[in-house]
Amino acid sequence: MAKRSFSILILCICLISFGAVNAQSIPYRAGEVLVALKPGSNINALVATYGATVKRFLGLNVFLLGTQIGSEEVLVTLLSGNLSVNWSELDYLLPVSDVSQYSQAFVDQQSQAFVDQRTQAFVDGNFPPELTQQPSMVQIKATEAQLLASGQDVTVAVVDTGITAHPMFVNKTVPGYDFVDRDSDPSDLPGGAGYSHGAHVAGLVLLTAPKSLIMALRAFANDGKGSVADIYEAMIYAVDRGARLINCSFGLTTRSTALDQAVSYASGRGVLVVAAAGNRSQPNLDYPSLQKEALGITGVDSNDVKADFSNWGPQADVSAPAVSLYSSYGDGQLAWWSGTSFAVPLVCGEAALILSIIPTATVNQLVSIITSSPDNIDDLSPMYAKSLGAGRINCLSAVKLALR
Ligand SMILES: [Ca+2]
Ligand SMILES: [Ca+2]
Repeated sequence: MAKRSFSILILCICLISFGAVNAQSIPYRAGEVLVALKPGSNINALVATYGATVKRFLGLNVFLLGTQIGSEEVLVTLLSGNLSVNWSELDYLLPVSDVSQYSQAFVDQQSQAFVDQRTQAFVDGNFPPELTQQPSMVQIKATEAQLLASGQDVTVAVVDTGITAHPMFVNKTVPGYDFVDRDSDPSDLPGGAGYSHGAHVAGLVLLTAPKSLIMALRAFANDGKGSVADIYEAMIYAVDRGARLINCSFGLTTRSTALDQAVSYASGRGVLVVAAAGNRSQPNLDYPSLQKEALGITGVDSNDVKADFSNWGPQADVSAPAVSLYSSYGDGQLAWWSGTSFAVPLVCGEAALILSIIPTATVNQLVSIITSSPDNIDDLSPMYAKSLGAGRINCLSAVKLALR
């Protein structure tokens, strides 16, 4: 094989200041608040009381309101005290859970030719060994598991930066939606630090469960930032459009009632939410991975040692490889990327394998299989024993358990 040269794509991290910051230093979108109404309450009467406007219905009982910039926190307080309101919160802004603040995506600039030569294999769903035999896939026993299950027709919603036109995705998607630009085309856009994050995640779902289907829901712009309102809407959409799994490779450092409600809605309808622990190297997980009903995923390296950036905590459910994952990038390239973001799709893929064996599996059954089948890695990171979850996922063990 021709010697490949790798170069680092320097991604400009554009810290666009388009929000305000509250007392807890959590940024939020200026001029917007979320409100959940109690049954029988009238949204128009409510907003008239406070001089606000209805910007959008977000699903279930939740609305996005428009308000004067600077009045968001006061409005949330007032609404929270109103008898016709269940809860109200700021439209928090949050990032995808990669580690681009210290390690950029390593893009194989030579991979275009490589991909072109392999297009037929991609189309047939037979991914090349450079992808299928990478350390993370060997670690989780993906190939062995795929002899027994493929994830056939299981829809995985990827709430992220959208998707790219990559050969890996040919015949592997179902219609998605773009909640950022409000259109039916969830294509990612080049130019930002978060570009192709969603495509990288989607590729890893497919490497783990080759016959699953990706529903790309774009709730993060290419700078890698999204708002709770768009994410909430995307999660409700995923559940209502037949996704069985929701991949949440993002995290918020404060509790969001909206995200709680979206996770509970999904869970109550048999849809498992899988979420990233986050990359702050802190003893607490990000939301929504901290949510009980969501599956919280920590990250390990190729030796099953805790990834230095991964958060940890007793609420973690399982861990998965999170360092130097090799997957789709842009329109036909491949890249290495690190972060708990990339551990999550491996677990979504594992869950898709299980669902293709037990299509009627409930969320509790899925969680039970996924948390009963991992390899115990406590001895390898003794300082974090019981804080990385039940162990590092093992797809073969999980599939065997599902076949019993
Ligand atoms: Ca679009
Ligand atoms: Ca949990």
